[in-house]
Amino acid sequence: MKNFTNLLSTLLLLSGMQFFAFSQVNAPLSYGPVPSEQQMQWQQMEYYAFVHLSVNTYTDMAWGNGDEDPGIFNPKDLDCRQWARICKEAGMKGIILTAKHHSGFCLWPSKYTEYSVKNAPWRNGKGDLVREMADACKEYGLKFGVYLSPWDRNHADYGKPEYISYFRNQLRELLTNYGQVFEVWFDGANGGSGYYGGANETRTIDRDTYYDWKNTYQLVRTLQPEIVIWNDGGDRADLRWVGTESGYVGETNWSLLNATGEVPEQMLRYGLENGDTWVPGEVNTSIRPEWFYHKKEDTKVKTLPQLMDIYYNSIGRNGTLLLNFPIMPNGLIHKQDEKVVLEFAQAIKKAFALNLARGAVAEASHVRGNDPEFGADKALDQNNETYWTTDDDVKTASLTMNFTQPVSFNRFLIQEYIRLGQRVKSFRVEVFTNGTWKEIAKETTIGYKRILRFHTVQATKLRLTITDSKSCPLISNIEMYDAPQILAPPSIVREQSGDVRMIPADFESQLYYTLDGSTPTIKSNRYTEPIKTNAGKLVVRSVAYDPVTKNSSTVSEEKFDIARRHWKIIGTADQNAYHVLDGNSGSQWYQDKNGKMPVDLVIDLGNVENVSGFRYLPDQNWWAGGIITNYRFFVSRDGQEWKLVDEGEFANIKNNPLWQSKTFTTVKARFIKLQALRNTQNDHAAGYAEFDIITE
Ligand code: FUL
Repeated sequence: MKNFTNLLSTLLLLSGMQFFAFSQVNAPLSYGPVPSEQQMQWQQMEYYAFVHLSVNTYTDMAWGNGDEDPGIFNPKDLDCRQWARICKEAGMKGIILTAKHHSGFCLWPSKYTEYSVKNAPWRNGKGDLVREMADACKEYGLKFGVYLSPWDRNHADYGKPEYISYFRNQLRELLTNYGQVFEVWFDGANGGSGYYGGANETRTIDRDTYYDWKNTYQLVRTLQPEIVIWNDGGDRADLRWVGTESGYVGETNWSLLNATGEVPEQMLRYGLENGDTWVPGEVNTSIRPEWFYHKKEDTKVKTLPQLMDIYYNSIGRNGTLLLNFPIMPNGLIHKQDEKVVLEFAQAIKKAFALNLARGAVAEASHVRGNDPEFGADKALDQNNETYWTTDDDVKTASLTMNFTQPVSFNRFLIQEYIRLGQRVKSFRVEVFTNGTWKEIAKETTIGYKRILRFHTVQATKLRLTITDSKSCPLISNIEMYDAPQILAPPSIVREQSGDVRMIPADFESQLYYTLDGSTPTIKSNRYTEPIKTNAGKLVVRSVAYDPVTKNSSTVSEEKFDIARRHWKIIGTADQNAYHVLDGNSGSQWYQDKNGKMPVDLVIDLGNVENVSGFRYLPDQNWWAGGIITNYRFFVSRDGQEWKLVDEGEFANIKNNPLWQSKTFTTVKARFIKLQALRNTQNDHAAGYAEFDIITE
């Protein structure tokens, strides 16, 4: 028996040695910065929600000033389980709650302030919204995150060192009493002015030093070791803002930045190829134009095609998607928001239902040490922990997929094994169709996940070529899909001449429209050229129709005020000024870049009109300057004597540079003047993409 055991162990040893002898090829070492386990877990979540609710939900403002009476906070039907159910059904993996927004009002009964739910009528002052949210997340299997605004427009000590202790005390409450928190959000906004315990003044702080982020981060990590920290100001955190709230990140998207030094906006968009720290991008955007609920936006909820674009431009570009629901004053998510987010979930499911790469046979130009463990099929095996790779010095390599039957597809999904670093600098996709190779995509970075969209192609082979990589490329996954077309409604603009133009979102559909407010169908007028209209107000509705599938898009609608045909911009000889009136949000005019604020936009309307408000759209470019934050608005009958009819701020315009509408008591005027008092970057530029008035 003893001999037999010896024989057995010798055999086992031999087979072990043999195995060892045939597996000489080592896995690649990591290259450059790599994600922490927390960042990895977070990246894999891909899609999660934001909810915004505070006192300013009840004042219809983008930001609270800090002096709102807690008595107005009464979300009578509040049900965090409704939010959690919707997010769960929408395929999201977590929810981040604005526990305290800039107003300073706390959604939990903080021990350190009276400005909280404990002095609100909601649940008779006994409520704790953070608790209800955390419980609902737990019940629905969602992760829970908190937004705690560093800027506090209520607190008397804001700007002084004492406030930092207050801020940290609150952090301690939130990160100790509510179970596991996956992400904490430190918004960088600091508009300056506020209530500040009654001081009603403007306070500025140094974003880099005031909050002593180093120690604040340390506290966070001690209390919640598995958390990721988001911060768009101060010291580099775990996650980065992508420089816009419109719902996209750059096509080139490195998950890297430098640990210290300024981060220009461009870097937020694209990351930094040779950055020394792993700081991946999170794409935050709202399902409506604004973050807080405004009834007037009930018709502005993002459409399915818009959400699909956002999906491809965030998750499809190596980012995560943080989609916000503004909570209504009654404490619920609006039914339209629910409807569209669930349609969105269905559309994603349909688009990615059948992975056509599955049956393919893959071969690669290079395989690391010719070891099957790193072979081409590892990119197709549905296992993200295995990958196709090459020897270390190979930076160009291709992988060909052969299909037994021709396949039709329009989406290509690819993932890098980022645990060992983000490496690929550029790649190309070609298909073999009708006997020749045809290039369908030439791209830059991949990262955790990249999804490409293109016109449907039919092919018997697909070739992926990594054209440049920092070190050997590691491709863990490739998928292909034939996603159904989702037609987007056309955009509608009215030029200064009064002509209405419609711009299709694609090149294949036909456009139909109405001018009487009725729903357009294929029996309505077909759009072929700009439509001449009279001077009056106008409601234009339009639809895109695909003659092949016979599908229609949703309907787009624009309401235009009186035509601007006779308007003259006065006080400047610069003809570019008329970009302000051309209906094209992509063109803009700047004045007095080097002059002195305030600068005025003065317009002669040509006739006396009943003016009851105005609308301002800042430059839409992501590098835009001259974004006006504070204004005065004047009117005049003769262009000589002016009357001030409105003044105020465009809150959150920097991050969310959308149309800003202001209304006031109707006045008769032929001349109007928009005076820029301040802009976002504190210089002397005033920029406009579009301007319009609102008439009674
Ligand atoms: C911005 C804030 O100012 C907005 O109100 C919102 O909270 C958004 C998520 O971040 O910077």
